[in-house]
Amino acid sequence: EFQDVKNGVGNSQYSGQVTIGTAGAGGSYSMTDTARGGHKTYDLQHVETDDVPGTLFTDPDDVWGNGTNGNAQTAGVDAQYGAQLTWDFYKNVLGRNGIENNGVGAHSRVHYGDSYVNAYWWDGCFCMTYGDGGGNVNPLTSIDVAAHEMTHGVTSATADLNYSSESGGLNEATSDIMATAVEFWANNAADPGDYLIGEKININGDGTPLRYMDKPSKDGWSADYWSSSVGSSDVHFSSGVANHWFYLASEGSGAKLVNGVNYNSPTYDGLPVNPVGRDAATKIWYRALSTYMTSSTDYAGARTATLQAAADLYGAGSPTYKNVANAWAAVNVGA
Ligand code: ASN
Ligand code: ZN
Ligand code: CA
Repeated sequence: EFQDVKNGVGNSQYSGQVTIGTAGAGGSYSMTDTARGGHKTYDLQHVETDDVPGTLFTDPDDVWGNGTNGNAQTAGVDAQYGAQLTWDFYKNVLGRNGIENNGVGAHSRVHYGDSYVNAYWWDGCFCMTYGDGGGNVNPLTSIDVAAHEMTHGVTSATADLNYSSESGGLNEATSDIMATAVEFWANNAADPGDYLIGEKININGDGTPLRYMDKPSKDGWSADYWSSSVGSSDVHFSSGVANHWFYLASEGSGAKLVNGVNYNSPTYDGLPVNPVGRDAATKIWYRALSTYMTSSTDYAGARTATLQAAADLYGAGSPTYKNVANAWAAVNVGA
């Protein structure tokens, strides 16, 4: 069946009024992003199962949501928009055509269960699923969370980092790194880029984010630096070492104000790190992930992979190469 590519008007919860990819004509539209591999967003209507896709969001006038979670379409708008930004970022910045680099879209499912405070990617459905939060916790559909989950699909399709020990931390960090890169790249006035993960969700109930990249230990759990025991932590805490590397490589050590947020990033050896910039750090990480890392890569291997990537992209004798190495030393990952 032929479906026109449309651009619907979405009233999101986190990103203001946005344009979302939809399909349809003549008073009947669906949340199907024909321009991005047919990525669709479904409403689970509070069932809590992985056995069904849910109901595809449809709408008679192609104007979606009302900016609050009281309207069921709103979470769908945020999810569709987050997937669209992530797709566009991979395509325009990194030259990747969708999660599997074959132009095929995935799908999103929102309103999973009741008061579910998480979101997840699952290879089995090639889809991501979002809870609504509950109480003071907001729906899990922010740009960074969407990009984090969709990036789990990219990691599965590339290095396929095992989701335990140090490789698991690298898998998680890859999702946080790309989530942050997407959020900055999106440049959305209502959700400007930052080095925080989940700052819109209020997951702790006190306004603090889920994770901090400048000093990961600010969450009370994550590792700032590599140690021989880091791989025995939960993967969402061992990720701190690479998240901290990404911050240092992007912005350098010490105090810095970025988009109105104050950061202060320490180093293991007390030596300063000069930044390569966020764009270079992102491209180096992606090339390392997609070219050199394997399912069993550990922190030492991630250092080698990013240095190979930096040499490929900027030259082995470049300041960028040297600063990437210094950023690893600053998180206690050495030669
Ligand atoms: N939100 C979590 C993540 O993407 C879900 C999980 O731990 N599986 O890492
Ligand atoms: Zn994750
Ligand atoms: Ca963020």
